[in-house]
Amino acid sequence: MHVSWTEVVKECALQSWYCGLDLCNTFATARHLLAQPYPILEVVYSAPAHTSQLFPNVPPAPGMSCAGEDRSIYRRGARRWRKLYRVNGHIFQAKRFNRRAFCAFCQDRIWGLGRQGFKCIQCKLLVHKKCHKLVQKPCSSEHVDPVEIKDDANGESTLGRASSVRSRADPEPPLPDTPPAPAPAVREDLEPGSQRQYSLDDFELIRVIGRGSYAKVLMVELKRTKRVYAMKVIKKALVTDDEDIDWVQTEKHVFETASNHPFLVGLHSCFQTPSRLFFVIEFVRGGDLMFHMQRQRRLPEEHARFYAAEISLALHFLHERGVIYRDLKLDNVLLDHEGHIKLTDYGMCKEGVRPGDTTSTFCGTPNYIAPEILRGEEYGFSVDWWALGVLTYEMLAGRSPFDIAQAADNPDQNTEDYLFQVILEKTIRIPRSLSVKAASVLKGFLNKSPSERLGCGESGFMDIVQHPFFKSIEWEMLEQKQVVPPFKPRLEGERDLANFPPEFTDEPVHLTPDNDNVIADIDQSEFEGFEYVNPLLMSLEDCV
Ligand code: C58
Repeated sequence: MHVSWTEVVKECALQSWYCGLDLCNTFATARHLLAQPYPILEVVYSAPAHTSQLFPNVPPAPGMSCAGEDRSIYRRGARRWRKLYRVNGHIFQAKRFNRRAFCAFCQDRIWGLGRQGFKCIQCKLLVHKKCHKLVQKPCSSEHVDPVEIKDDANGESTLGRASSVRSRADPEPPLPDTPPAPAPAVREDLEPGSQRQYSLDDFELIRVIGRGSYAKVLMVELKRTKRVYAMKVIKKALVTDDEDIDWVQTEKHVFETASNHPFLVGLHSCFQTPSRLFFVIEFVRGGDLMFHMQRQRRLPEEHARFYAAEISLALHFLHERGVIYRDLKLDNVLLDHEGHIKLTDYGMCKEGVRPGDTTSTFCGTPNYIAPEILRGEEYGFSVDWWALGVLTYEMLAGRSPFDIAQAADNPDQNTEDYLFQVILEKTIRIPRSLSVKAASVLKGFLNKSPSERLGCGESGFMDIVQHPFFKSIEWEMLEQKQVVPPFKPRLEGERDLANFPPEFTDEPVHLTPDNDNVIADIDQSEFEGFEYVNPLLMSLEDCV
């Protein structure tokens, strides 16, 4: 089954609405798609075209912009592409159902964990993965009565692991035989054992500190305790348009896992309004590595080694728990008040990956995407070690390994396509100023073949630990936060804004009022059970 040019272009055009992307860039991606008959990859999130240059100039004084510098090009969002399967007019997407679902082909229950079923993104037909090619009923997208779809969806009921909070505090009730009534948008009843739920009224919004393709991040204060938190806000309309709530669930699961590690941000609570989802995150005060790199130009090897080692421990922790992080970049490496790192943003994570398992979603931030993803191959944890190579190169060299000289002047070399071609083909040149050991670790991580890459062999993480570049690292001490960081962010008081990126200073902090028409299109039952309160952080708060 072949996808025609018009079909691919139409899908890309529809998707580009998300963030006002210029279509030229999307068309370039469409060209790739045409080479793949079945399944197709679809662009889901996109961002403007950019250069891959990190530090083009020397600013007049530390902290000031360089001549002609547009700071917005530095911070780029990650993207997620998805695979779609076309059969009989249906466009199926693999999905994990968190409610009871039945296959429209064989009528059996769609069981199991993981992406066990397919759902047509147009007519919402649900089928087993194994049955999707056999579906004879054509897609009825044009004549579908939306109420009918909703009824269908409500016929599915909550599976055991629908919400990690529920399964912990309160085992799932037995599955009813008849479809339950739609759940209220926001749960009013509290889980037994959980102290309380939070709402937007509990927080004062202080300012915008970050923005991605599908989320806005605010600095907020919990009024009751005056503690500061980061709050990630996601519009439900973006999630439901994607027809895939998996990544919201995944983000929550990863947050729960991460709460136990010193180098990963933890979750305080989750709540929702009719239009939005909120993740309240522990606040990390020292800014991110992108911000510090913009002031330092490049880091002394000792500093880069320390950050790379702490990041390695964080990645290894996630990998051991079956999670591929998939979005390592300077913006996502935060520094705490002492100078230890913490990774943030689990929105791109892939969970449930066992050693040797692979996945194939095309996603990440262009400059950090591993060659195996670009080649459309199945991949595993290797993509995180590649990204660590790119990031370590940036710290040591002060520029991206894929920085193309004069690219900014030549429009042909300023496209994402060109960047991808460079990642796939160009031999990476390591500045002669770097030490032999640094050059060796970079070559190790930036090996285009995942099977030969540092960290990806039989002995995996041990190869990193034993690499000569990391010889001076005492790994156990490091993981206990017993090693003094090489740099302490300058902070005066809890709310010091000195380390925050200046891009967002003028941005209004309020959230736009809910639009009834938008809310009417949201199936609130998709978000049932999203509310969460971290019991550990709560008891901390009670101590105050
Ligand atoms: C920082 N790059 S999740 C701003 N952006 C973010 N900061 C934090 N989490 C996230 N303590 C982001 C973004 C996410 C997804 C969309 C893109 C932006 C965060 C979490 C916890 C602080 C920040 C830069 C920064 C760091 C620290 C303070 C202010 C700004």
